[in-house]
Amino acid sequence: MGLMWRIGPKCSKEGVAHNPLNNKWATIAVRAVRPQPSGDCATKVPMPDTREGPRRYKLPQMIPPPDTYPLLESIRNPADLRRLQPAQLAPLADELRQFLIQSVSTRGGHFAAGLGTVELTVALHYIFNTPYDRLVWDVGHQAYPHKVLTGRRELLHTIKQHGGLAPFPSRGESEYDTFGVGHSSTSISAALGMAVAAAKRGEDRRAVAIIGDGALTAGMAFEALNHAGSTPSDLLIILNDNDMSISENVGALSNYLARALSGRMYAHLREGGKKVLRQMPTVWELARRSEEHLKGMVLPGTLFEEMGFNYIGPIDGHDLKSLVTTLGNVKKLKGPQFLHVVTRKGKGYAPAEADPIKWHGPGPFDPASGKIFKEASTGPTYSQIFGQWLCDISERDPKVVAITPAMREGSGLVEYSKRFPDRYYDVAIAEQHAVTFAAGLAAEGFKPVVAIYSTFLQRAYDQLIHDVALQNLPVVFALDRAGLVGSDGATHQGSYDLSFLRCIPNMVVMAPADENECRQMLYTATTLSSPSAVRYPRGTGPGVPLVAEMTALPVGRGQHRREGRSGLAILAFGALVDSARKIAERLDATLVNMRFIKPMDEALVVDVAARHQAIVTIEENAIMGGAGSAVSEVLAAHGVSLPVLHLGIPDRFIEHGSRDTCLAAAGLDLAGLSASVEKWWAVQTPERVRSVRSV
Ligand SMILES: Cc1ncc(C[n+]2csc(CCOP(=O)(O)OP(=O)(O)O)c2C)c(N)n1
Repeated sequence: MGLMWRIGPKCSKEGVAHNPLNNKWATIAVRAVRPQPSGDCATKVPMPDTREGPRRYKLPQMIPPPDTYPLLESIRNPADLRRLQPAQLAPLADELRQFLIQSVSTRGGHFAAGLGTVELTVALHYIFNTPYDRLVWDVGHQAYPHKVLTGRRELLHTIKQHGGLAPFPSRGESEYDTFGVGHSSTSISAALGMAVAAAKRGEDRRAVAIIGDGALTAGMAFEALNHAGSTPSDLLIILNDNDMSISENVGALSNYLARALSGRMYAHLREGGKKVLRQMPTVWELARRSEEHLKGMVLPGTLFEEMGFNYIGPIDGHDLKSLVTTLGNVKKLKGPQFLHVVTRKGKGYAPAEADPIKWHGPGPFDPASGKIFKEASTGPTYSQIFGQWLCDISERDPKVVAITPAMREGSGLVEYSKRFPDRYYDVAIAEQHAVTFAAGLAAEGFKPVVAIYSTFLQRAYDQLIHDVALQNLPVVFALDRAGLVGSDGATHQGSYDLSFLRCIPNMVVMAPADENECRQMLYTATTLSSPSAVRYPRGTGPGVPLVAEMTALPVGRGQHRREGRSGLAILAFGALVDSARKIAERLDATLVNMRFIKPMDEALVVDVAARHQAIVTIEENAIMGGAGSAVSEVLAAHGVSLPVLHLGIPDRFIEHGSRDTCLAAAGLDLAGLSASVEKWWAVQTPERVRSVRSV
């Protein structure tokens, strides 16, 4: 019989384990139990110490971080680190952790994930010859310790701010950042590419992908595993398993990893056996073979082994000694390796350990008390408005269901997930699946609402076209963070959705000018029999009160807001309507809130063009292919020519900063928009207008 856990009857706190090597049974304590797919107690498994549930901490007992970091300050780059004695690594890790706490507390940033990778980062740079050996961090939100150890310690407090360090690893920033990241689950593919490139050039460099258990849930990660496991590439994949995504990690893979971790006794035996047998190659080889047999029974499926990897672990990701030893050994191995490292998100900072969701990306905080400073609220955010609307519509319409690809908190779905647990689907970081899953639900008569950030919908473009739009299935896309998002920077800007959505047949695309319009547009979307998207920005709107009653807007109709006498008309889309209003008032221009990007209010556009000398379009989307382009297409189709200025996101990537600095960088803040409109309008002389009109 293989090694297996037998949990006592009715999920008691004790379990019994059988050790096939000595044919003995031992009683073990069962600690935390991850939720399993079925309610069957017998399938539940014990977890290692690092997975205990949230603990209660007494904040006043926390030790304030030191002001100086003698060891850390001696590390200018990883070469310095590699000169340390092994015994100095743990004190260095302690200093690094305290430095992170102090630095992030000043301005906020990604936090809990980085605390969990402190020891792993130290060990990786200690063992691998970086940057010659390639480290590829997945997503990159956990790479703050990496930035600190690779020459950016003094700049860490500038991270995510305008002109400061990039939020994620960025090739332009450091030679140690081997691959630009931000969107998840790319690390294995990229590192495999690097491993293959090294082999082609005959270089003996290592490629290491460090991927979280959340990021590993994405299809792309599995595509890469599928490829890598079938190659002889010298690729090391490190699974940083902390049982968390931004929220709790979900899905069958998460359950699988829990089962793998339940082989704690197996791992213990294995490590002990290795120590004894290491000096005796022949015996070791025999043991390895029987171990494989044993593992096949112990670790259900041995998924990664069966995919072609040499699976090592699980090991404690906070035990520097074993990390250094294991990485040192793994580095010598050839072929695809998979090292399973167990860490705790928020490690070493009590409040973050207790609530890693809250501390995933906090604002500035007081390190001593753990109090996060909240920005003064200027009203509900669009995400909150969406979440409230979703609860309201779901009360009313039993066919509405909600889907999120791992973004419950960011998308405003926390309350919904509690109130409507049977209609809420967190599908993990799987945007492509989220969209086709929604299509399936819609095909059966449900009204799925996919809550997704504009930037992450990019992942699911084929699904959007092929599975949703082509079949004209009424899926509602609630596109959060559309437009410039600010501190997450270029990887996360929602710059393109209008361009990539409006060219798809059957789509209805809306952009609300304010909070209430957002609510009414979302409702309108649920009344349609075709797919639709409502795109709204990050943060708050102009402060328009919500009307509880939901009324469908006339589809494809803009809203004439102001008639001017200057001869200039501004056609504005979405979040920038409010700025456009201020400009229109100052210049005595006509203002239209276009509301629909598709179908566009052609009659209104043609009518405005006939009555004005020039048109300015304003949108928070790439100018190319965006809403303004759609206006020009309408004019061209109707044979109307007049001077038109398109204002939107220019043809370059907008880097990180506050949302306001990003808007300014794109020329889309009020000052930038006003200046552009005024400058352009000033040269639209009657002669020029006449010449354009006569074309
Ligand atoms: C394609 C994509 N979807 C969603 C996100 C948002 N996101 C950033 S980090 C994260 C969770 C990652 O979890 P994991 O890989 O386990 O790392 P941990 O934070 O637990 O260390 C998510 C969902 C993203 N960056 N990319």
